[in-house]
Amino acid sequence: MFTDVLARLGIDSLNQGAFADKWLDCPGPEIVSVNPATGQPLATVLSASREQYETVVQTATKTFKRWRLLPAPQRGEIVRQIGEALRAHKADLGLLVTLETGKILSEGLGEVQEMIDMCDYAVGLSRQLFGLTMPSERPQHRMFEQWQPLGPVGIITAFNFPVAVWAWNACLAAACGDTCVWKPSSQTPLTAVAVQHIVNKVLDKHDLHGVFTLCIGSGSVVGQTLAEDRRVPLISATGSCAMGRRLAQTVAGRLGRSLLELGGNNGIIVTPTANIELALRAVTFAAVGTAGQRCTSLRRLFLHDTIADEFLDRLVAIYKRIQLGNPWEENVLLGPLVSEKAVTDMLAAVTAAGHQGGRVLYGGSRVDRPGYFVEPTIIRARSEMPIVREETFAPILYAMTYQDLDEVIEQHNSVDQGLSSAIFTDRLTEAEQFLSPAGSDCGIANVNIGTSGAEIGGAFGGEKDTGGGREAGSDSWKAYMRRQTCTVNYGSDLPLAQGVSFDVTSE
Ligand code: UN1
Repeated sequence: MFTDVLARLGIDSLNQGAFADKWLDCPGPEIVSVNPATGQPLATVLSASREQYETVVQTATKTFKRWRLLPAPQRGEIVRQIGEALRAHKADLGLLVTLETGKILSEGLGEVQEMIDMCDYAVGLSRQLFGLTMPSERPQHRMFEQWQPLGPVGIITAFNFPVAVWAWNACLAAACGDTCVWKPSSQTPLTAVAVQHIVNKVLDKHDLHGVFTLCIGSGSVVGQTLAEDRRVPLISATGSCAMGRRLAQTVAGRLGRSLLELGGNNGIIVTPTANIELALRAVTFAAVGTAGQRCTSLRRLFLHDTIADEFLDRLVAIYKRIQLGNPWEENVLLGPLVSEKAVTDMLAAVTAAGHQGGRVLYGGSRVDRPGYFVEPTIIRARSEMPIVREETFAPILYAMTYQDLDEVIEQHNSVDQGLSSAIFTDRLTEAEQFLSPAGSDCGIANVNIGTSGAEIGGAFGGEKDTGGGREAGSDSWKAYMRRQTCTVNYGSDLPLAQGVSFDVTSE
């Protein structure tokens, strides 16, 4: 099934896992990519060893010397062509994302659209890598800053956004003059191989192989080697807080830079004046979309006491109508989790919630069919329950009640993660309190919009254990460049700053 789609994307039954300036022969072990809706294999990828890693990084390092000298708008033109190639392959690549991750087709296509949006954004950016000019205190001196390319950038991505997050990083890095070394999740190697094939169609035409490279392999081999590699000045990584903490320590140990987008434990507060219809729709998409496997997924719902019972009754009624099934089929809103382990983790969280005093209002079980399907789940809970403080990558929503806005904001902020947050209210004062310095402590704070589904134009990322990184829009590009402060003396005197005098003569 779907072999024609795989074939059009250049996927064979057995694929090499590394691309430097050509596909490299990899020794394995074999990674079998499984369709999580059926449990059946899609195709196999051979993982890279240190030897192919070395070839990839050497190629990215060598190509960087050339790529950084190409004027930024010309680099933007290459990214524009990649955007065109992605447009041509949107339907197939979107379907492959769905087949490999289990997210519904509309979201699979949305992810490819996010890549295309990133290409468009990076094209414009390639003419806007602005530096500032500042007045020098010294006569006949000019002071300014400029942004220089950084080097090969390591991009480590997670299974849940297997291609969009690569684009967040790779499009900016390339426009900024960096080359890219991509280590995708071993759970989604085929989408990475497909993207490399699409990108290669553009690179072939310009003899620019080595700008975008690929190295599929385990975290302990490829991930760890990247983290330790002094030739790679920036590692941008998406994944769990535990992974990020380990990686950041290794990268910091060599004084490299890391850009981290780690776990979230995102909350929505619904106040008594909220538009309930709007809130119900937003909560459902944020909690059930992508089967709760976004880092921005809604996990904690804080309902004002006066509306809680009615809200939960209506939410349960909506959950009952959510169509679960093969994610490529029309009208399906909930596909499978990504793996058997994800199902086990979800069921363990539901059991833990029960032991800690939670009450299942809806769902809580595995669905009896092939693949890794679970019911969307609502659990009546309390903030203090330890399981509520953990991120479980599954469609579990913990519903809590509150009376006082100050108190609930404090509860909302009491978890370790700080990615996305939202308030639903029609009162300006409540909305502004949520956005004030005493409000949400997250990298993303929304009003009357759910926690997930951010646009690429804003900087994406979060605080605390989420890792502090910012990707995609706004001035996130600065992470991919090095800032250089320059002072030019166009006079014939040598005045010193701060009025220091140091008179010497050469005679
Ligand atoms: C992620 O889950 O790692 O805001 C990224 C969103 C998406 C990105 C999620 N645009 O939900």
